[in-house]
Amino acid sequence: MKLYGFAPSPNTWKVRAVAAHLGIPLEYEFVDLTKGGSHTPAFLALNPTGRTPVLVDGDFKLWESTAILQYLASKTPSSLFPNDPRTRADIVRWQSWSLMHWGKEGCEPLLFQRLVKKLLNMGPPDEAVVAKGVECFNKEAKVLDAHLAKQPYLVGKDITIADFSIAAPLFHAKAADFPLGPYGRIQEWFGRVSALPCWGQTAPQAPAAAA
Ligand SMILES: N[C@@H](CCC(=O)N[C@@H](CS)C(=O)NCC(=O)O)C(=O)O
Repeated sequence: MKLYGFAPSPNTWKVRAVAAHLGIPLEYEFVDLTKGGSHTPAFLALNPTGRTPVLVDGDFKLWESTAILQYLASKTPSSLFPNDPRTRADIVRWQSWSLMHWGKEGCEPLLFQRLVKKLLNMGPPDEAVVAKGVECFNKEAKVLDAHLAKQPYLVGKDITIADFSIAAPLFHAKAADFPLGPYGRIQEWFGRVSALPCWGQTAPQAPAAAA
C-alpha cells in the first residue's frame, strides 16, 4: 500500500502512526503542499479535492484520513477498531465530533493562524479568528476532559483509532499555543497516547525537511 502525504500534517501523521502501530508497511510519497503538490493533474487523479493524505491499495484509492484509519484498522484485527457494533459506533461518534468540532472549530484555526501562516510567511495571525478558535477549543476541551475522568481512553480501557484522530493535532499544541493548561486529564491522556512508539517512528523531521 502507498500513502501520499505531507508528513507534518496531523492528517498524514496519524495515518502513518496507525499503520506503524498495526505493523502494516506503507510506502510513503511526500507531497509538497508548500509547492502546490496536491493540485497537479497526477495528484488530482488520485484525489479530486486536492488534499492529502491519499491511500492507494491496488486499484482502490481512498482519501479522507478518517476513512483511511478505519480501512487500515479494519484490515488488521486489534483494539483499534473492534468488530463490535457499539464499540465501532462509539469510535465513529468521537471521530465525527473531531471532524466537525474538536479539529475543525478548535484545533485547526489555531494551527493555521499561529503555525502554518508563520511557516509559509503568510503574515500575522488574524486575531478575530484566533479568539473564536480559542473559544471553541475551550468549549470542546471541557467535554473531552470530563469524559476522560471516566476512563483512560476515549472509548474505554483500550486505545482505538478515535484516540489517534483526536490526539494528532495536539502534537503541535505548543507551537500553536493551544490553551491546554486547565485540562489536566487531556494532558495525562495525551501523555499515554503519545508515548506509543509508532508516533516517534513516523514523526516528521524539522518542517524544512518535511519529507
Ligand atoms: N478532511 C481531510 C482534510 C485533508 C486536508 O485538509 N489536508 C491538507 C493538509 S492538512 C491538504 O492537503 N491541503 C492542501 C490544499 O488544500 O491545497 C482529511 O482528514 O483527510
